[in-house]
Amino acid sequence: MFKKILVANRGEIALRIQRACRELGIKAVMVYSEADREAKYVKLAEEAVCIGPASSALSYLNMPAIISAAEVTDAEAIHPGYGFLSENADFAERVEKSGFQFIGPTPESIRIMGDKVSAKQAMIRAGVPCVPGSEGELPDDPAAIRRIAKTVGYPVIIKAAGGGGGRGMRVVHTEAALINAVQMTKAEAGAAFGNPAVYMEKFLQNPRHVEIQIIADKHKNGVYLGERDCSMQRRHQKVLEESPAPGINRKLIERIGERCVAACKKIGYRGAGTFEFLYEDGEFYFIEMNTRVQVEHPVTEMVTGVDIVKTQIMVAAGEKLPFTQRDIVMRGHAIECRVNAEDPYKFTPSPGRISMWHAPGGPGVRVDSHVYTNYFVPPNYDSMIGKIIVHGDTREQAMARMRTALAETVVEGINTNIPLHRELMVDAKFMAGGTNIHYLEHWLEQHKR
Ligand code: MV4
Repeated sequence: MFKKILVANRGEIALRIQRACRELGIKAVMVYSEADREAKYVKLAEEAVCIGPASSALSYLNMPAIISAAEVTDAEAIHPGYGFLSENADFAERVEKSGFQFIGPTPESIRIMGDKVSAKQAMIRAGVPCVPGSEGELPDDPAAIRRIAKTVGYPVIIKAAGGGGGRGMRVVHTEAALINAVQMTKAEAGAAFGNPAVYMEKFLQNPRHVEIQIIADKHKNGVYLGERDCSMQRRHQKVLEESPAPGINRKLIERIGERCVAACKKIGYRGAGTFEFLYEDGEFYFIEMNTRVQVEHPVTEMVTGVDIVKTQIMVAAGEKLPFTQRDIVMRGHAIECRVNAEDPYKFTPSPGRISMWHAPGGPGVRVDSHVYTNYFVPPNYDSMIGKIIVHGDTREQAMARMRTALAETVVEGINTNIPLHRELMVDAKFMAGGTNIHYLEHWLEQHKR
């Protein structure tokens, strides 16, 4: 096992990784920008290195600064967390070339999944169900593009191979609009991602976003850790997540989960990963794979009892997975509310000093947050300041626990989205379960104030 790991991230996930290291008896080196000097995990750190000014480009995205910090502290491995450099294949490569273990998949796996066309082709070959569409990149010939769209059937969606997470896509409803839309998307993709390649899919009108968590070791063992429903989102930002996904046939989830694990074996995937699916009319359609630990990993930890971050570190160190698929039992229901420093209905960021922070507690309540009373939320980064996660025997109990937890939570000095969460937890449609990816945006439109 590693003796020392460098944590190349900030915020709640930096604290989460630091906690996993403590539990494993590993020393954690924290890196921080000048704006994050006061963060809790820096204060708690045995060792911390300033890697640059507030600007992410000069600190958390600064590869030489991070690798140098690992060198001077004698760390053996680097955990990238989520966001920042976590899905940057070049970073993973530079980490390994510098003699450190990257806590995540190989650079090759990251590269395959980063290109959405090659990711989809890998999944088709591995038997993971995908959204019907073009076989690979769209050709240049307009007549050929029109033929593909006719076969797929309108509406179609044009997506950039270099995109993902909602960037670089365009819905097309008619043949008249097709060629112009393809050209526009290609031009934008070339400018934004340095790759003009685009592909086409049937546009699903009212899907849910359901994702499967997997984890694999370096010895060809892999398991799926059930699913998460992440449909409650606004502008591709998830607001709350839950596991299991309400109302989906367990046998179907098992079949899809097994396909995901088989795909991991086929491509030699190792580490934690997430297969993102759209779920509509009882069917799963793969869209993208995330090659990192995700913000919403705690709901899976709560229902499976697996410590995903700890397991990521163990498998990166070359250990075998300490469990098999038969050991994985989903128990009860978990919900996570992301707490953001923002106006709850206008969504404008609300950085500043937190004059009072009181976290909730009690049975089945978990809070992953790096903030505290008198902490200053810097304006330079993502607005998420923490997550409230609850577990219950049933979805009803989890919702009741979340209502209590949200009622107990006190954040003063800045605005947060907690009032929105309080309303959603008593919303009849959310409570019934199974709302789709458009629900929150429609709800906000109707609850305008
Ligand atoms: C789609 C889709 C409908 N049909 N693909 C958006 C993010 C990216 N990961 C994929 N996205 C979508 N792909 C087809 N064929 C609808 C979306 C989509 C979406 C997906 C997941 C969560 C939220 C979303 C919000 C808008 C659109």
